[in-house]
Amino acid sequence: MSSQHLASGCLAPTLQCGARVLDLSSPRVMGILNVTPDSFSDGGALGTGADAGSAGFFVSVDKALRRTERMVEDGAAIIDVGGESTRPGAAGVTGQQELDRVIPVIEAITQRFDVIVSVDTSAPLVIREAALAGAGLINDIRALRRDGAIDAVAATSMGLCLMHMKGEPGTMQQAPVYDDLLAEVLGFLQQRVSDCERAGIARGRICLDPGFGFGKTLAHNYRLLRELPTLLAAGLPVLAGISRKSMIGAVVEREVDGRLPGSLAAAVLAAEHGASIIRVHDVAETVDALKVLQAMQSLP
Ligand code: 8Y4
Repeated sequence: MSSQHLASGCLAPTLQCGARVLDLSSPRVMGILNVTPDSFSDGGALGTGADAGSAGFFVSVDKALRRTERMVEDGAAIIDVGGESTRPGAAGVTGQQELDRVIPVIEAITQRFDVIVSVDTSAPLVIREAALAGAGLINDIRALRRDGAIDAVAATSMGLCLMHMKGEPGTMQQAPVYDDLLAEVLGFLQQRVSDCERAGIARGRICLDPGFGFGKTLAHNYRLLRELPTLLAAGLPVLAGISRKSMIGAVVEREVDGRLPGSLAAAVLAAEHGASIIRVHDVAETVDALKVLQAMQSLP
């Protein structure tokens, strides 16, 4: 983060994630681990298969562990486990299906690796079980708006990522309109922070995310990236999830497979604009790119 984006006079930034404290004095990488059968980007897709049964289930946990090992070796500070597809038109999963997919993976990872496990979920039941399984962070694209979700997080000591989304996954990209984009995104997130604080979640557990691609046009997404320092006004760490998204594809004119170079540029730009956590598919490449930024910012 460049000096003009550092809040003045504050302590080294951290994020409380259960028993751990994540050091955010330089940007950290969150690696994506999808445990949905239908992941479209192969962003960690594990392909559980319709007839996996109990034997197939162990196979998918094994694949998840191998992918996790690679991401941890490559320098990921957080592994983001997701069991619900947010792809437009994707079938909603029941709480039980989501539990069956994510809980064995969370347990397996926390038993073997010294890494913070994040869970991409909106379901109170999954939040509670994930905490028991050792997860350190809840990453909810719905910012805990489901009934009981705030209380489920408040009952734990887990960290929390509050993301802005306009609308719901199925329809959010149908011509989203904002009167004042930055004011709306920041205002929404600040309201969610105060609701969380009122429920007993300390500010030191919360990070914010503008929600790139969630109810935003291409211009909205790039304005949010350019104006990311405005979100820092809330005084909380910011997470940016841009990896391989259509805001990259639209400008480089490539399908998901060809979006790594564009995604690395976006990761560096987001970090340079103050993002503390970068959510990505390609951990090793992003860690290297961020080291170059870090060198520019810290070498004499
Ligand atoms: C290609 C690759 C095309 C990925 C689309 C996508 C975010 C998130 C997602 C985010 C936070 C995605 C769970 C969408 N995006 N969580 N989750 N922030 N906090 N799409 O931006 O990666 S899933």
